Amino acid sequence: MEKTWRWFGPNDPITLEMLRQIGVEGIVTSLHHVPNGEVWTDEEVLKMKDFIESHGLRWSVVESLPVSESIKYAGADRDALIENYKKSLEALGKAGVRTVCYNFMPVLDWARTDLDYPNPDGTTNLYFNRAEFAYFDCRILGRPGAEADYDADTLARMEELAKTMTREGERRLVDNIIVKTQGFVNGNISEDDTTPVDTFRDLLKLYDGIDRDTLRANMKYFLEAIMPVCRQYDINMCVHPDDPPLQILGLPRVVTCDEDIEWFLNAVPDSHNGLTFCAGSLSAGAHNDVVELARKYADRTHFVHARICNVLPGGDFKESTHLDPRLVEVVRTFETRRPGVPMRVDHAPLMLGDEKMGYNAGYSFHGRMLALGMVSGIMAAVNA
Ligand code: DNO
Repeated sequence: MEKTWRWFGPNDPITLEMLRQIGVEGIVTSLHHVPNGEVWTDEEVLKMKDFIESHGLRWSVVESLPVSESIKYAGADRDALIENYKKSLEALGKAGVRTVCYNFMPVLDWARTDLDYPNPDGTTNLYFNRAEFAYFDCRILGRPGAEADYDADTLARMEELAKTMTREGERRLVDNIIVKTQGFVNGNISEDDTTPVDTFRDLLKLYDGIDRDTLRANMKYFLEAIMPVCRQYDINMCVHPDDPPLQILGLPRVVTCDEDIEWFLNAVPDSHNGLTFCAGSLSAGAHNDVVELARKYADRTHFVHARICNVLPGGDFKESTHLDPRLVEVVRTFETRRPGVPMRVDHAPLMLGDEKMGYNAGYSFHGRMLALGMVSGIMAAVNA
């Protein structure tokens, strides 16, 4: 696999010079300064590409070219937004950037309740606490009927939590779930939003009456519309699985399991319609056998996210080590069957001073460097 790294552009404190020193071969980035839905011009794409190449690296993957909400819920301006998307793809295609990661998750991109969960060794990790998430949903958001989406055990844990929850604790939950994890991935809510919960409620309303089948139909509509441009420029689209791969907040989700993946690959049977194999997202659902899925979908995978989660009793989940035996098998599968496919690590721990640097959640330097070293070691062993 090609060793890539998610880099957040010229303002990222982790510089391209640093990345060259640690064995990174390709860059994964986006035009983060272009607002969601606007066209990526030839000029802006080339500027980014030249900047990366002037550092002896290549722009391997776009993550993400965001799909506007209106495309997902089929709003009045969806065709206009799809036209913009096609123009952006064209600019990328002309520049020779041919792997594009996106997601089709309504409203919320990825979800975690805790961004600094302490590990016994002194490092910290991302963590998803199901009872805290239920508290956010039922008590902070106050979504009508939310309780019905949680089992008795989770609701009991939520009640326990409510006894000691403080204003500050609530603020932290909101910040973690809908602000800190979203803005930097070109999501809906930015750090400057002073009323994020209200904004979030309005966003949820956009999906009133939209069920899984409608969202699937909208995804198919989008993919069919962009495939001609992808074929013309040989661009591989690769959808990121839903993170976590579960139904949440009453929103429909369409990339959560084997059946979903099979559905969207068959719905638009073109090799340019592919998957980002995020082993971490898929493994956060106890229903997924991530090793099995890697073997089944290797041929339609155009980008790999190397990380893995442990699902704990009660449905909490936590990032595991990059040396987890399941990840070893996933790496072996792609390294043998898709040798050149771009791969990046993510969601590694904060360690050795990372915590003071203000990095985007999940995107530490030392933690990711160690993880990349581990995955590189697995690759070398597979090839030995
Ligand atoms: C989180 C990331 C996601 C991913 C998008 C792709 O760390 O894996 O935000 O970039 O879902 O569109």
